[in-house]
Amino acid sequence: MALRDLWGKLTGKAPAPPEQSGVPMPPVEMPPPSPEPVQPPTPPETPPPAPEPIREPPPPEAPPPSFPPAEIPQPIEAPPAQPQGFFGRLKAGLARSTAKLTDAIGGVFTKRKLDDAALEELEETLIGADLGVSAAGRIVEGFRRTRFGREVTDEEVKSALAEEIAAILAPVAQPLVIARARAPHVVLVVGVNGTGKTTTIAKLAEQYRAEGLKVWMVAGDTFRAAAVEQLQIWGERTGAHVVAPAKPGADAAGLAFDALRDARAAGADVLLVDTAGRLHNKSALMEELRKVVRVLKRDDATIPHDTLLVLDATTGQNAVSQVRVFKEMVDVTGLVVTKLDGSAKGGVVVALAQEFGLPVHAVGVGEKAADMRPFEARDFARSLVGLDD
Ligand SMILES: Nc1nc2c(ncn2[C@@H]2O[C@H](COP(=O)(O)OP(=O)(O)O)[C@@H](O)[C@H]2O)c(=O)[nH]1
Ligand SMILES: [Mg+2]
Repeated sequence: MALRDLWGKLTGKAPAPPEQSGVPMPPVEMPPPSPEPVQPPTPPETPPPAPEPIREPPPPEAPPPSFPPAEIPQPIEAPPAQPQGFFGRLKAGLARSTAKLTDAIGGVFTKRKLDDAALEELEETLIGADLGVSAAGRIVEGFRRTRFGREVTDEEVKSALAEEIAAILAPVAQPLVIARARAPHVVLVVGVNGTGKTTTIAKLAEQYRAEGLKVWMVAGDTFRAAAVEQLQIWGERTGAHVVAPAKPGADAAGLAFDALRDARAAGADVLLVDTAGRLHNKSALMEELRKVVRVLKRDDATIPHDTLLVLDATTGQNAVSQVRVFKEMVDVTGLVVTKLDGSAKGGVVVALAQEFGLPVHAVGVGEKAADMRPFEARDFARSLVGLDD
């Protein structure tokens, strides 16, 4: 890895054995065979392109609390265990990405002339921190234009870097706006299993309920009984109404269609549709998601009003491949990036913004319903490079 080499060079220590380069896609990892009933293969509407290497996110490093996460009662005087506020939480989560960047910047740029070699090292550092080749190139070009040949300190580099990164992120930092007049505004939520779809739906429900909206949710991941139950528990916690299938394996499209009619009749403002994410059977998943969309459009061609792709930040560059794959399946209109509180490879958000320009509506910073925040370009950029607010 470039960063390790760089670190070795700077500290005089032998470089660690190369792990894997940050640039190429991770190898394909086949998920374990699924116990799901075999579905008859349905020909996709377009010929599937060459398979992309996609893997489902790794299990969390620490075992997750319980399923779904139990609210742990806190003694009244207990000191807060986690940094308070969005910025603190995000910063703690981004610590790994931040450490990578700041160590390298500190080593390379302390009172150093910003010449070709320094810029090349900066570019490698950014790629190693998951920002992607394209964004790294763009940032370095910005440095070359404005600061080439100057002697710079690491603090100057950090704040300039934060500005360049914020410029890439600002256009995509867009909240998800619910139009009440649509009653219901339909949001389809898609993504690979384990990325945080169901939890994100709960978080959205919590937010919209707090804004006084009437929220309905559809348990469209119908094959997994646990997934349906998980959404039902979130419904109880957030006060949102849950539409669940009568039996496991029920047709997700039919369920969503009925839920839409009922939600409209009940005067719901928002309908959040959960979906399956079994990417190891890509053509079956594509068919299922497209059918949900097609059937909803029979009611109203503008539905779904939003299609959110949920990405797990800890998967790093794999998130980029996931966007490509899901864009083939459905018309993705925006992203939610989860698990930025964990050992996140937060730099990938910059790669996503640069490559796709899709709105990043919100970020997940924990497992509770309250752990979602709007995406703020400047805050994110500054915490990524290790600057205080
Ligand atoms: N730390 C952390 N965990 C999360 C976040 N979002 C989801 N999770 C956890 O990730 C796991 C998978 O989430 P789930 O919503 O079931 O994913 P789905 O399969 O896409 O529906 C669960 O253990 C969640 O509690 C987040 O923002 N931060
Ligand atoms: Mg789920």
